[in-house]
Amino acid sequence: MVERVPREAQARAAELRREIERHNRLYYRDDAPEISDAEYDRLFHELADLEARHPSLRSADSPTQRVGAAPGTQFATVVHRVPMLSLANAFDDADVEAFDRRCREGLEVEKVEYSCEPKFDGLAVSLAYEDGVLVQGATRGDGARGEDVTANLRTVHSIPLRLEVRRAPKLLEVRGEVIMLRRDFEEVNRRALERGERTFVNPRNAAAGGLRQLDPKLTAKRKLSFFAYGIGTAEGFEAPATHAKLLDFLAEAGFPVAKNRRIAHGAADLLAFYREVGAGRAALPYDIDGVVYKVNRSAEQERLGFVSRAPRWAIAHKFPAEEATTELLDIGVQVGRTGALTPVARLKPVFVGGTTIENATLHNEDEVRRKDIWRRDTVIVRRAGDVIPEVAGVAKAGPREPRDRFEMPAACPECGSAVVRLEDEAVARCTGGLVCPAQRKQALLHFAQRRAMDIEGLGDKLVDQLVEGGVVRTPADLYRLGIANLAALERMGGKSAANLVAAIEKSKDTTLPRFLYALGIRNVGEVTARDLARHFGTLDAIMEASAEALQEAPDVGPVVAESIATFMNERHNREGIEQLRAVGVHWAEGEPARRARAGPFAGKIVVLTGTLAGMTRDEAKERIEAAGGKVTGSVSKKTDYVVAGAEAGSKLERAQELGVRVLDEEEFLKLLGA
Ligand code: D41
Repeated sequence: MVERVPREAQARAAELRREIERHNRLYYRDDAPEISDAEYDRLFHELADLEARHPSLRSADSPTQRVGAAPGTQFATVVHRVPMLSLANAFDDADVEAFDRRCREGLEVEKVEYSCEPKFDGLAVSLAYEDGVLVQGATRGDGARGEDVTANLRTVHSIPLRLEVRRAPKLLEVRGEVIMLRRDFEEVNRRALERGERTFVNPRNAAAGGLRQLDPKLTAKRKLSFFAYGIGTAEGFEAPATHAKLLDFLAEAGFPVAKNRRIAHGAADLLAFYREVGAGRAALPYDIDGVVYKVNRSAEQERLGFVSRAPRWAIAHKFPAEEATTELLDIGVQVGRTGALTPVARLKPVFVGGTTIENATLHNEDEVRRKDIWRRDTVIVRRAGDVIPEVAGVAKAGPREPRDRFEMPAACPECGSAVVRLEDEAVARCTGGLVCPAQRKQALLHFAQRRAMDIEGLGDKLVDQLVEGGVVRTPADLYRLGIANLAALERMGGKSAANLVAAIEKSKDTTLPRFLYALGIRNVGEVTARDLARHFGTLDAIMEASAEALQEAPDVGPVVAESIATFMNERHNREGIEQLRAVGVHWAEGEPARRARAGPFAGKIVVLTGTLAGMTRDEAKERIEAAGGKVTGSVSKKTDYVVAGAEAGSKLERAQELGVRVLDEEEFLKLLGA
């Protein structure tokens, strides 16, 4: 039976499709969105609803069909009607000059006009459009035949499902490269790490893996991108006279094309383009592995023709490899400014991407395990753009004796304090926050901050000088500085030295929240410091509290409690605190806040979500605390109640999942006795 679709519905669906695809182009091709994500979602859902009501509206070019297909079992073979040629490579200036000479001689001209573009480091694909609608997408394969990955390519938002042209050609194959943006690559790897899965060595591998997923929903999650660089079979299409015009046409038809492309005349221009693109490479949002030079005029391309399977009229000029293999001599550990311990590979020096590398990061212990890297292995070293070189993986295992295995040290190599790794964290940290030389500058700057001890005039230049000159090692040393020590420093006159000494002296008279915050305990911000001070009253009470007792304070969960207990358990830190008290840092101590032991919420843990009509979140919290309860931020099995106001979100869902009792506003007020 043919479905009857009201004309308004048809018209609205067509309009929505046009609008959504236009916003797709603005977002993915032009990087210039006009509407917010929420507005986009609204349009999208309106269309999806219309199509659900009238399934015959669901055409192949509808944006809703990007993730529609069901998983397949394998890919069908696609024979490329016009083979996808390969590109010859040039590795140095002489190769480029030879290419230019061959073109000049073949065409019998003095100077050849070229179109230059970056070479995207991805996977070549061919997209077939019939009457302007995307009907098939295939990988390059061996150039003669590839795999049908249409459903997967439909999930790539920068690929238009319909050509933006006035008169659509009967058939047009658009060719280009599928890539993954660096930021999407990082996201994919971050998610893989979280789930304990293997990470990808580079964006190209991640893109290749994404394109070959049997379930298009998994491809969609990879967020692939596309750039067009040419065409294949065409029927009912008058090809532009030059490559540059062809790219302009493709851009108008809705495809992203390289922005940094240029017309060049002769070899010198080509080499200038190569150097410019090479210099700007690190700043690009994607990886490129070289540039491509193409004879610009189509008529001249035809005259030059091709040899074996590569055109004579084009060449790829490759950048030096950014990956190399070398021997991993040792694995050391570096302590960062925040106390993070990073395993570092000591390498047999190797030339990668233009420089010699001797050290490369191994990120963290989990990465070392996941990539299964041991001392004396032969490893792959990678340098991408301006990022720190990293060990991407093992090329060949070494002898792998027990001593070759990496273990995170139990004590900090800089200060000997205990090293801990908190649950939920990938990073191991030195706990000697106050005393560790690696963390000294950072710790002192934090200590002196306005919202901490508020030592006016103690900025980073001064801290650098004080620490590097060995004058100050711990915060307590600041209070032992005299005008004479200071006046000896660069750019420090007698007057400023006197001012600084006065500011340091003044900071001795402080408050417990400021002092606590100044200690730089991980996860203890100003608010937590204030809550801790209020709850415990004295520093000694906090120093003696167990992780469990610490969680009694408002908003202190297991992670924060663990950070505080770890910090206070470290002997070096306790000594640091004693020294500060000994040099005269002081504050007025208070009584611990008395938590109501009786009341309707006595001993109960409550989570607030959504908006209450009758009170603010802070008021609700205060009333729960006054009634003996404790308010925490996230729902867990330990939660007794979730108070759900209007527009409650994921916390409410979580409560329902865990079977936690949910109170609406009325029930909440009733329980409070209001
Ligand atoms: O960016 C690229 N990776 C790129 C690849 C490009 N910009 N242009 C290319 N042009 C061609 C010809 C000249 C043969 C049409 C290519 C490729 N081919 C190519 N990609 C993979 C194999 C060949």
